[in-house]
Formats: sequence, C-alpha cells, structure tokens
Amino acid sequence: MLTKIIETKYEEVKKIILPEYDIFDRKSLYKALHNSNREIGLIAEVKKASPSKGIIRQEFNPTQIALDYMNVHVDAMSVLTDELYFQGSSQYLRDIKELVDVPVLRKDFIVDSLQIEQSVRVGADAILLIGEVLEPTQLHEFYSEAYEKGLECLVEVHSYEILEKILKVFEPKILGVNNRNLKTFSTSILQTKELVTYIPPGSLLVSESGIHSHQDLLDVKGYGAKAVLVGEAFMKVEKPGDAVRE
Ligand code: IGP
Repeated sequence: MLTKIIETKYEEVKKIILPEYDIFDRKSLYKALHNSNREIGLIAEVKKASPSKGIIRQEFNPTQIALDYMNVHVDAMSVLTDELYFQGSSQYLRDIKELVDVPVLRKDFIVDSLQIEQSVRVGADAILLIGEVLEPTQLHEFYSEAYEKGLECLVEVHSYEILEKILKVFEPKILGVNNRNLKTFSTSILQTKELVTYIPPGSLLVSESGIHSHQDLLDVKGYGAKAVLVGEAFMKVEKPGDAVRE
C-alpha cells in the first residue's frame, strides 16, 4: 500500500500548479509542543479517511473541527492533504490556517521539493517527512530546504533500523515515532517505548498513531514522549473537542 501511495504521489507531483505566493504568520511547532500547558503536548489531526480504516468521519467539516479543537486549546493541528487515500485537501489546510492561531502541520507524503514550496504557499507551519519513504540524505535535504523556507519538520520513523540510518546523517529537532507500521497498518504504542532510548536528548519526541484513550496517553508520556499526535480517536466522536477534554 505504501508503495502504491508513493507511486501516486510521484504522478501527482508532475501536475502540481503552485498557488500564488501569500503571506502567512508562521508559528513554531517545536515551541508550541515544548511550551505546552497540557499534561503532554497535543497535535490534533483533521482526517476524514485513511487507507486502513476507510471513511473515519462521515460528516466532515474541516473548519468546524478546527474551531472545536481551538476551543479546547490543542497545541497544534495536523491536516491531511493527500486527496486520493485520505480524502484530504491542501484547501482544508489553507482554510484552517486562516482560522486558527496554533501551528498547522501538513500531513502528506513529501517526495519532491516542489511539495515544500507548495506547503509554504498554502500556509503550512510544518511538514511531515517520513523515514520509511525517503533516503536519509534526501530527507535531510528536504529538511534543510523546509527550514530555510521558514517551515519546520516532523521527521517520522516506525522502526529502529530507519531511525538509526537517519541519526547517522543528522538529528531532527522534532522526531515522531509512528506506532503504526505503514506496511501492515497495525498499531502498538509499545513501539514508542522500544525506540525511546535511541532518541537523541536534543530531539522532541512525538508519539503518533494508535492513541485511543487517556491511559494510552499517560503510557506514552511514561515512556518519555513529549507530545502525541491523535487522529482517529478524535474523529470518531461528534464533537472532537469533547474527546480532547477526556
Ligand atoms: C494519527 P491515529 O491512529 O490517531 O488516527 O493516527 C496519525 O499519526 C496518522 O494519521 C499518521 C499518518 C502518517 C497519516 C501518522 N503518520 C503518515 C498519513 C501519513
């Protein structure tokens, strides 16, 4: 599946038409998570569907969800912009960016530097770079390019093998452990526990995916994560803000 998604991305990239340049007030994801007043930093995701779950949320109104998240003071938001597999859109990101005052992460599969410029122009504050998708040197190039353009990166890994390869090249400021194996789609928060000892002290650790309860959140905090990224658990309730409170 991951291979299929990436193949599609390469095709999509050929058709990118960059929007006009616009001015956005960029917000730091790192600072928002680092200075969080919550028990653990929280990135709340806006996601309609996924390849593993199909449609997660029928009544999908991205700006309404974002407002709901604002009301409960999440630290940052993640917006899926992949259209084919996640039914997202960069227009959703842009609309949300104009509405909220927390950093907005673009959740997509970045395989080309044109997508970085596109992220700048639609108003992203940060982008996701996936260790399982990019070679470490390529990932580092995209990382540097993004920071030069005023965007931050969440560098995501699932396995120790990939983490080790990346750390040989550089130490990302924000490192995510994806508890979901992108090949099998199964999730286990123990993945965060397993990798935590290898995370450099200077990197802020985000535990991503498969966090469904307050206990899961406390568990990953106990392992040493400084923030969590939660999608499905919030998307499944009518008012996502209610689930954030719990
Ligand atoms: C959120 P969940 O299990 O709470 O819905 O997961 C987020 O971590 C997940 O959407 C995600 C993702 C990704 C999506 C993590 N890495 C890469 C697309 C691409």
